[in-house]
This record gives sequence, C-alpha cells and structure tokens, in this order.
Amino acid sequence: SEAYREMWRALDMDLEKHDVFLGGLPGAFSEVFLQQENRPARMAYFDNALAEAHGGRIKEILDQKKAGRPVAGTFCVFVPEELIFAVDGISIGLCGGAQFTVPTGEQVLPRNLCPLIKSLMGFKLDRICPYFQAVDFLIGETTCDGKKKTWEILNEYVPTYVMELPQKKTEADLTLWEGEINRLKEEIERRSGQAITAEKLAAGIKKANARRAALARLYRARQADPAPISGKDALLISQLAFFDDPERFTAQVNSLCDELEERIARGEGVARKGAPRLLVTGTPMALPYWKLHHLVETAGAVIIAEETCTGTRYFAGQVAEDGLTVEEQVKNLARRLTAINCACFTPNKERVEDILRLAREAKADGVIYFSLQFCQPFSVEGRLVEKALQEAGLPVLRLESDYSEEDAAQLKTRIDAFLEMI
Ligand code: BJ8
Repeated sequence: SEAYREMWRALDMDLEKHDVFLGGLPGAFSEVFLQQENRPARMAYFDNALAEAHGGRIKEILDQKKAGRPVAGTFCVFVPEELIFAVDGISIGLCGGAQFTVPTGEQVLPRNLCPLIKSLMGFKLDRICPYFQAVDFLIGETTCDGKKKTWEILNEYVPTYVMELPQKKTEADLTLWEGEINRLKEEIERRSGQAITAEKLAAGIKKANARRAALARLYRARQADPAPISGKDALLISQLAFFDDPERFTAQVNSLCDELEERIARGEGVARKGAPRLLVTGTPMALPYWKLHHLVETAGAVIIAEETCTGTRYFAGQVAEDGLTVEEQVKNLARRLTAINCACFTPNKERVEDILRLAREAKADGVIYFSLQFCQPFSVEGRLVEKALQEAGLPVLRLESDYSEEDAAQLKTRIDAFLEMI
C-alpha cells in the first residue's frame, strides 16, 4: 500500500530493489507452503505474520520506537534477549537467508564465506530489509571467524556492539560470559536510559522463557506419528520467532499446539502414516531459506525436528527464575551457555548426545546433516556426528549447500536415494 511505501521511504530503503525482492516471494511462498495438504488451520496467523513482515509488523515496531522503546538486532541465540525485554525493548533476529542479497554481500566480503553472513551483510548494503533500517544498534558476538570479523565492517553502517562468547564451557568461561552479560546490561542501560532492576529483568526472563516453552511444546507435538504438522510449517514458525512480538507469538504457538494435540488425539497427520521421519541437524536456516525442507518433504518424507538454531537450539536452556537479585539473575542467564551446543564450541560432544536423544524422542528413521557452504564449525564437526550416528545404527545423509537453486536437482537425487535406502 501507499502508506507502507511512505514508511519504507522514511526508512531510507531502496524502493526499486525492494520491489524486485518482494516480487518473488508470494510465488515462492505459495508453492512451498500454501500448496501443502491438510495444513493446521491455525497456521493462518503465521502465514499472515509473514505477509506482514515488511508491513504491519514494521509499522508496529516504528510506533513503539516512537514511544521510546529501543530496538536491537541480534544474530545468535546466545545473546540474552532477556536484557532487551527488561527495558521493554524490541529484539529482532537479523540473520539473512536469501540468495538475493548474497552478491551484494560479496562486494565487501570474500566469496568463500558462509551465505548466511553474506546475505545479512547484503540486506544492509542493499537497504531492502526494514528491520535493519529500524534498529538502533546491533549486538554481534564472537562465534565463528566469519561472523566475528563481519561486525567490524557492519559497524561502519550501524553501531555494532560485540559480546565475547567463550569457545569452551569451563567455570572460567562461565565467569567470562557472566561478565559479558553484565557489560551488555550496562550498554543497554546506557542506550535506553533505564536501570535494569531485578523486577524488570525477572519480567524479561519470564517473557523469553514463555516463548521457549511454547516452542518446546510444538517440538513435542511433532514427535507423534503421524506428524501433525509439516517440518516446513514448523520451520516457518521458528523463523518468525525472531521477528514477531514475543507475547503475541507465544500465545499463537500455544493456540496452534492446542489444535495439534487435538489432531494427535484423533490420529490425524499431515504426512501419511509410515512416511519416513527425518531429523535435520546443522546450521541455522534463516528466513526465507526453505530449500532443504521443501525438497525433503516433496520427496515424501516428513521432517520431525531440527537440531539447529532455528530449531531446538533456539529454545534450549530455560533460565531459572529463582534469582532474587540482578547478580543472581545474570548468573542464571550465563548458565544458559552450557545448554546450547553450537559447533563454535570445543569440545562439543554434548551436541552428539543431543542429536541421539532427539532422534530417539522423535522416532527418526534417519538424519540429514546439513551445513551451509563454507561453515567450518558445522562441516568439521560433521565427521564426529556421522560416526556416532553410524554406531547407533541411524542412517545419515550429509549435505552441503548454499542459498542458490543451482544444486536443487543434485540434492533431490541424493535425498531420493537416501529415502529409498532407509
Ligand atoms: S549458536 S549456530 S546462531 S553461532 S554464521 S556458525 S552457519 S559460518 S550461525 Fe550460529 Fe549462534 Fe552457533 Fe547458533 Fe556457520 Fe555461518 Fe558462522 Fe553460523
């Protein structure tokens, strides 16, 4: 609408490029999502949330910003959004999942870098992401080398604060991380002009915990056979978790879970009973990356869990709510470090244990180990995971890909062969 165009112009967006970018999305969305059979009715909320991602949701954020609420962008599930919520701030997960912006990212970054990083950089340079235009500041973190060094470049365009995330999980690392959370707290206090009291932080922790609990409930519903919801729809919900208003989103996920639980009670599913059930593990899949899920599910299998940061790692590690002082609360926030098993850590054998447990809980027939091209942590760790899965007798298919569609036919052939074998 004209009102949205006015809003985008005010955000200094490149309207022409943005038109081209948005132009391709409805067709892709319809093909990937709307043509699925027997979708849960309550997916309607999430379909609309996606449709309004550059419209209604941005307007809402800008109104809240005008009312004095700070807006922060993040790129990693370790960054404690609880601190942003504590000052009534808005937290947006900004990883990029679109091939469209990769070539622009490559103007300032090496080509042999993970597409997630090139895409997010391209979104900023192309000025086609209203969220990137609306944020007051970004919070980066020292995870993989690619991300860590990208913050230095991104900082030329948007103020980027960097948290030092440790790479091991000893007591010394927990102490370092606790200090980093305290420093972020001071930064957010300075930017928002508000002191973070125990009461405010408790409210922030509750908000984030409630969202994690709702996503965990969705994950449990997917363990049913037949699965009551497709992997594609579950992935879309995870992706929207990074943008949507957390309280409204949580209520909608819980309402969807009510519907899914009724389906389970009736024995009703989206895929036919007996369809191969696959667990996907590896790198995160940022919006609008749906390629792998679409290929797998159109081949007749159903994805019943993702051990990724757009899956179980996002909601891992509830934060204890028993902290009475801010110091105790920050300690509780820091302890979440031990619950998320990202390949950026060494050693990281807990991730292998997570994958085996998730495969068992969700009754997986096989596992797809997925890495984005040039992601060193996840592709190197693939060998350990593959070995452990083989020892446990679980078939595993290792795939590496980027955001382009060039390898779709080749991936399809390998997925088909895998499904035939399991
Ligand atoms: S906790 S997975 S969100 S770092 S950007 S590591 S895909 S080369 S995203 Fe991540 Fe936090 Fe870990 Fe999760 Fe590889 Fe790309 Fe790096 Fe990536």
